[in-house]
Amino acid sequence: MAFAFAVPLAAAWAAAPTAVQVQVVDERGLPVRDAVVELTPTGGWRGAIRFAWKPAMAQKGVAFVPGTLIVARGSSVAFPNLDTVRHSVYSFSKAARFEFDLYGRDQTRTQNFPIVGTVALGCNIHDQMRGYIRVVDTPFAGKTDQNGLVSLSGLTAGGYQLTVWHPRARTPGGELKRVLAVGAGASRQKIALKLR
Ligand SMILES: [Cu+2]
Repeated sequence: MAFAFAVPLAAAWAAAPTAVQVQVVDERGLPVRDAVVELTPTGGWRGAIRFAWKPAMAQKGVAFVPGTLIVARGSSVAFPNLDTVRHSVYSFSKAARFEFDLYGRDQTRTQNFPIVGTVALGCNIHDQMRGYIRVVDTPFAGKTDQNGLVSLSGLTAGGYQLTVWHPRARTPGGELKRVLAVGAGASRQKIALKLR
């Protein structure tokens, strides 16, 4: 009798959402922080995409905060200036070309991002200011922490494209792509990036 129950249970587990933990390291095996890890289902994602964080890139302490932001394709991103000095924001990236003229404290600007890819941000006044927006087409995306780790959950078993991006990655577009088969149960992946 016990054997008869095994088949439906196994089928239920296979359909249950699972999680993939990815660790990104450099050539020496040291953790890489703020790498963006994306899992896109083969055949694309058609559902809604919501992230736990706000689609906002502030200017604070003469820096873009957060330095790397992930947003869903079609998102409008706010660029509030929280500094006492004025900033401009520009991007010459293929995924989005725009420029905001200088604006001051507690003012904000908004830009929509309809094209998937990387948007590199700068400020005309402060050359050291660098910021990045990854525009993605999947809800399964996140940034690595100080241990190089990110966990993506809610995945169903199947084929995915794993994309790892970092601004200093020595690959075309700073991206590394792999095909990944996600099975039932949690799994771990370790990705080594060559950094500049
Ligand atoms: Cu500035």
